[in-house]
Amino acid sequence: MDRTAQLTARHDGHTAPAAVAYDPPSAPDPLHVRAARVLEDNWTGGSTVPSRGLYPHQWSWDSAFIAVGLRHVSPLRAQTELETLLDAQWGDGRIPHIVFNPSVPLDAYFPSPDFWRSSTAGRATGAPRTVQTSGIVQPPVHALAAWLVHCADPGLSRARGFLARAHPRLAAWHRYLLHRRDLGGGGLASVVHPWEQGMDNSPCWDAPLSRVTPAPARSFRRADLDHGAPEDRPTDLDYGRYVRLAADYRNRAYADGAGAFAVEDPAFNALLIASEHALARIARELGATGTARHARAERLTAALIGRLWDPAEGIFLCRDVRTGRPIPERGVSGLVPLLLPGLPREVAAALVRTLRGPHFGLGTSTRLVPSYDLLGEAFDPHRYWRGPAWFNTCWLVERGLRVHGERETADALRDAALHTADTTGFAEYVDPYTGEACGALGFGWTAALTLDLLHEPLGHAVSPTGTGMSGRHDEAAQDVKGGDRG
Ligand code: 9WN
Repeated sequence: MDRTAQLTARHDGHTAPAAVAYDPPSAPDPLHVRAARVLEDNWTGGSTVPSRGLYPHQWSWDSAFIAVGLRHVSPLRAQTELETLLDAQWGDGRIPHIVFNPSVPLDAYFPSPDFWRSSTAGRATGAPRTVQTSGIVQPPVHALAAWLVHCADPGLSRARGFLARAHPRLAAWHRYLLHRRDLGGGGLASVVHPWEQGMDNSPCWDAPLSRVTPAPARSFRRADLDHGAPEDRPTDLDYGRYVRLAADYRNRAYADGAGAFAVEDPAFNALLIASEHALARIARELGATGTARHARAERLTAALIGRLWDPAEGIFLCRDVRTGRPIPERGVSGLVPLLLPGLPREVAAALVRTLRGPHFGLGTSTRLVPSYDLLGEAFDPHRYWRGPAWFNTCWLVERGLRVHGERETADALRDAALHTADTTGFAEYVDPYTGEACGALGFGWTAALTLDLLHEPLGHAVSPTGTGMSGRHDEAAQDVKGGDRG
């Protein structure tokens, strides 16, 4: 009943008031309420699934992004999210990219636990016995997330010993990446599977993947196509290669070093550096100085620039460790190092120019950051990481813009991300031109990072000196800047 009808009814002597229940005009719940509801719906008791249908287990970097948003709703759940993931850490320090939920049927997601066989094939590298996981990793966002979660409620965090318990595990995780994964010998971590970097079918992987013989299509069954449109997902040929690489790694008992695919990726390493800065702050909170970690983060930043920065293109490129050559493709991964406070001024300025220029079009042809070069031959606005805009990378670039004082561009990106999350029902990814939803809806990190962006005080989230945020966000802002040196 609309408002006029309701008022009429109220004055109509023939209408019994009890029968005319007030039916308010239906206004949707505010964005933060809907975002929190997605996280509630995707919560399984100890962690949050990225999507109930497509990804029904716990994913590593998803959990880190989800914890960053969840801290605004429930700091306790945010801590638990990270603790559940850390409980599945392997003895060699790796944090697996998937922690399987035993109550989910095996055929709900491929590759399932019986493919990875972590507790047997991973025995020598210390895979846990009681929980089934994958054997590969994902980008190290975790220390950064742990610090941000701590900052949301330091009292609760201290009372629960959250950082004291997380610190040794996070330190072991970074040790694994810095030692076992320095496959190129230049100080950076390599990924050994496209799923590890998280941008699965990025055109950046096409050349190194072309050397991998695909597993026969009949040897596995994709479960993703039960939920996603084939034209929005990786191809069968991609999957054949993913399966071959993962099976070979498993058959080598997850020992590092000998696989066909090894790439140094700028986003993966930038996140490692941001997390090193965060670990330094965590160490300081626990009574140590953190100075050595900051120094290591600065050395890693120098290695990142030395090995992956392309001054002519104004972007960081991936490096194929097996050929020793840069991969000449512009992916959003090459813009993510903007997150780092220690970037030379001219590198940061060039990244911002590239972001706004014709290859990514931010502020001109696009309002969100595409995952791949708009002018690249392989660009496809709907196919997963070959063009669509994703919310986690937009969030990282938005932080980076603030770190380097690009407030207006950051504000516009933030507004576009919030608007698009709202209008798409928290889509997994979107067409970078039209904002049309692709992939799953009700996606975990889209909802979580919406909450985080909503919590930024409008217009002055982070000043160049790290003093532009108030209250509990001040420390969080400084962490992204690595700012405990002052
Ligand atoms: C493989 C869970 C994950 C994300 C990745 C995204 C996608 C998985 C898949 O979903 O990858 O790990 O089955 O396609 O590419 O970034 O972590 O959301």
